[in-house]
Amino acid sequence: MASRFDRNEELHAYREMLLIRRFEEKAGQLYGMGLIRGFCHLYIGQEAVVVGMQMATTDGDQVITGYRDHGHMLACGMHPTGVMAELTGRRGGLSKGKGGSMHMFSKQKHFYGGHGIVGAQVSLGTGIAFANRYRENGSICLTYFGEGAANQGQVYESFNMAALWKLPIVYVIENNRYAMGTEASRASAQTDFSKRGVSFGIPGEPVDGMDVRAVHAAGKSAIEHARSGKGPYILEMHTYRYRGHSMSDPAKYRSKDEVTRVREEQDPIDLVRRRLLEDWKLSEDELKALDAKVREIVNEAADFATHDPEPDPSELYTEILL
Ligand SMILES: Cc1ncc(C[n+]2csc(CCOP(=O)(O)OP(=O)(O)O)c2C)c(N)n1
Ligand SMILES: [Mg+2]
Repeated sequence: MASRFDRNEELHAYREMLLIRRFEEKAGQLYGMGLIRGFCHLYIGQEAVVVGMQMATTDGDQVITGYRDHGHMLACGMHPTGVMAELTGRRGGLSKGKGGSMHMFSKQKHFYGGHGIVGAQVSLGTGIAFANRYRENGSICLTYFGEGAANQGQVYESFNMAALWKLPIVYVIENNRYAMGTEASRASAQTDFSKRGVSFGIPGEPVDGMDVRAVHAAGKSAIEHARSGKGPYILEMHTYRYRGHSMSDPAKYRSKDEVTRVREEQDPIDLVRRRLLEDWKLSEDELKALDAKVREIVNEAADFATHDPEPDPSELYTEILL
């Protein structure tokens, strides 16, 4: 069930998804050149989830997720240059080049990380929702996690409290079919993740996470449910990651054909591109101009992120809790 987008919404969704795709492709290149080090988890393929959900929020709603977080930050409006420079460990990065991929936050944009411990963000997000309730600020917290993380114990402790106290939270399970190299059915007794809240009375539904309009429609009603005081809601997004789990991934757990098939038949950006051309009668030239603009933003971010100096050694001793 996909809500109809007007022309501007369709264009907005397209631009946002394309920005994430191009940003992630560039991050992959910089990683290959040795300019980004450590872990780096790309979001390519999953763009419709975060973009559709973000379009369903209102200002003040918070976002928290795991390590596959670059797309979430961009969708929250954090500047691509600040994110990229953080990935390369430069002074102008969002955490002054001292944090990297999994340590970026923005109070202003209501983004609370980027957590490396699988499932940890679920308890933290539930805490944010508790604070919303306590402060009566009308905000809801979008808490994203993977289908692998859905098997962690703290997820269910959080579900219990969220349901008990009717917290304003939407749990978004990004089911991209794999947890590192393990296919969901090999590790999960219940693979219908939308049902994971049943014993707590938390409603849930599966969503076509490759269609930004379907995500948006489901997101709108789940958010309304949570904001109106009815408590938590679970959305299971059926999505797919095109790249490896992180940058070094032997990819023995799936065939190249499978990846190619999803890319060709279900790509979330191609879908919206077709709608723009066919339903909204945009010309190829208009789309090319938009693509060029997105590339320019990403190139500027990469340029800054490769030329900005590294943090001064004295920074080693700042922002440290003793
Ligand atoms: C508590 C904990 N256990 C194990 C790991 C190692 N690990 C990192 S990502 C990951 C898989 C998580 O898969 P999923 O939740 O499906 O998210 P995806 O990577 O598919 O986005 C694992 C096991 C970890 N970081 N933290
Ligand atoms: Mg997964």
